[in-house]
Amino acid sequence: MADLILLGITEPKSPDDKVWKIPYALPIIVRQLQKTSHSFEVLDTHLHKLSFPELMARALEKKRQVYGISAWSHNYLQVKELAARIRAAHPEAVIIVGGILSGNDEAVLKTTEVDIVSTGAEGEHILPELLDCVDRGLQGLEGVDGISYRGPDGAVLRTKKRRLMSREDFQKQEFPAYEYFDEQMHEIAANLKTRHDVPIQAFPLLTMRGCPFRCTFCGHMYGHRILRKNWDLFFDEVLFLVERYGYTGFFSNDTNMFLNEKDAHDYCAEYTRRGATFHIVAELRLTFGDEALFRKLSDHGVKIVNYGLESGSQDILNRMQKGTEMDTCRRIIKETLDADVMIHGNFIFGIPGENKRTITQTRDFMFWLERLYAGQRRRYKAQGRMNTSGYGWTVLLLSPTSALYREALEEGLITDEAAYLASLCDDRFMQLAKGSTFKISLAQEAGNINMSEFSSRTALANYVKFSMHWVAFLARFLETGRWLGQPLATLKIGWLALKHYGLYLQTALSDALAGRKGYVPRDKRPGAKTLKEFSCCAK
Ligand code: B12
Ligand code: SF4
Repeated sequence: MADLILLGITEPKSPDDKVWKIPYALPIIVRQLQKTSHSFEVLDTHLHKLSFPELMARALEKKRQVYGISAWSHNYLQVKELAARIRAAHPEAVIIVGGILSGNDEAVLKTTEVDIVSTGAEGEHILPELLDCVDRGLQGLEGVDGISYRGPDGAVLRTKKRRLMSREDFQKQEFPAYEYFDEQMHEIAANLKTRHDVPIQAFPLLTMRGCPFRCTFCGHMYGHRILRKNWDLFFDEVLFLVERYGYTGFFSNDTNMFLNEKDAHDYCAEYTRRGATFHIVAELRLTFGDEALFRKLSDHGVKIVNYGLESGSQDILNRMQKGTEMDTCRRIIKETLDADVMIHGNFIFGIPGENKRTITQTRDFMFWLERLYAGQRRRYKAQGRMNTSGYGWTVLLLSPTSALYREALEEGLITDEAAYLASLCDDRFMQLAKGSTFKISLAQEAGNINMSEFSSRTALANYVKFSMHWVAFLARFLETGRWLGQPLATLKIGWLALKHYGLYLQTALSDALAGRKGYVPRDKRPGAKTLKEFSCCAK
């Protein structure tokens, strides 16, 4: 029987010392560990309100046979430090890492004290097999599919790719072990009830794995597969959460809650059949839906939809293989808002082909969106209802398994993966982004790789910040009360727009003097035009 401590560091301790979310890897893994004879304990920065140094100290208090760490890319330096401390304190311990950081297995194994990286998407099945190997004195690692480890001569060895669960097997998966985290789940429920600044007091929910689409900037461990529960099983889980913890709302982190119209109608039918009353934020793609469907969804609890807006430029949408058309996007967005459903969304800047022209198109689109949002806000205000329609933005953060990460390696933009990972790990990037209660500034500020046509990542970032402030400044004049009520805030936003434009000019000049140029690669889609052809004819 192996003795494991599972350490979660993906979600940091909340600055307000409260628990708000559950890192899903943990309850999913715990559910399977419970079926084994191995003993285990879980320690997590967010769930147990521990700073990273506190977590390290607690983890080292007692000698364990196995230390399992769950980590994302920007946790690389933490993993390195934690593994070094574990090795120094308990030299015999086996150190295993899983989570999306495993996309950089070679860098992790070559530059840290980690012994084994779990590279398969379903660590809940890999970890028990690894613990069995530990029981046998680490015999049989080569038979565990979906791992990398250091061989006796220090070389990185990879086992066979792990087969993913079948759709049928996924239907049979039990709920994540929510009850193991009962105390935290109840605390989240109590904390959510204090949020009177949000239209839905939403528990972050995840029931699905993977995504079938192929956006080039997006990396996750399932490749292009998707595993999702049938609606009756989905409702079993959600209604269990409602009953046990008293949640009234959910924020679905499932990458595409409905895949098509029929799927949405089936959801509504089940919602009615089960007598559900909860409200939910749903992530959707801008490829289907009309006003009638959104009204129906709203009547069935879907009060906010979260769209991957990404860009206002069709060229960029094509380049990122988003599979959406600007005309359709505009129609669906308008009909969503007409149906009184609120919209959240995100823009991503800096993918190959991004330049001033494409960002100007995105700015125009944002301003169009702002006009519609202003109209919806007025309608809500007249009815005394809270409205939070809006959008956020990020700059491309290269992430393993994504097509662009691979391209960056192939084109020599990333030559040292460990150094790249380290560049994401600054404490500054872990702070909440301005105006956000959930998003950290990582994907706005971190990284040093430029894949846009701007002369550098700094030039791109300054131009993006100018654009975002400029749109926000103009948007305030769409609603009289907004700029009149807050003239100083409005002026400050205008000033920030000017400041970042100035900074952009300054960076562009110094880049030009230093001979720095943007990234103008081949467009790698089959039959695609070169970028030169694009910019000459796309006026
Ligand atoms: C939900 C989600 C969020 C939610 C989390 C909400 C919550 N926890 O309640 C929110 C919105 C808060 C969020 C925020 C961010 N996210 Co996010 N998020 C996701 C998402 C959609 C799902 C993550 C998840 O829970 N997956 C399900 C679990 C079960 O999978 P898993 O974590 O991979 O764990 C499995 C295996 O990896 C393995 N495993 C995991 N740990 C361990 C440990 C051991 C020992 C072993 C053996 C195995 C193992 O087994 C697990 C079970 O199968 C992913 C995309 C995706 N589809 O995966 C992005 C993703 C993880 N997020 C990402 C990013 C960039 C962010 C942000 C930085 C965005 C921002 N600008 O703020 C922040 C970071 C927040 C933070 N941690 O500080 C990136 C990470 C990129 C990277 N390379 O690290 C992803 C991959 C999205 C993407 N494609 O770009 N996110
Ligand atoms: S961005 Fe969304 S739709 Fe595109 S691949 Fe990622 S999860 Fe899927």
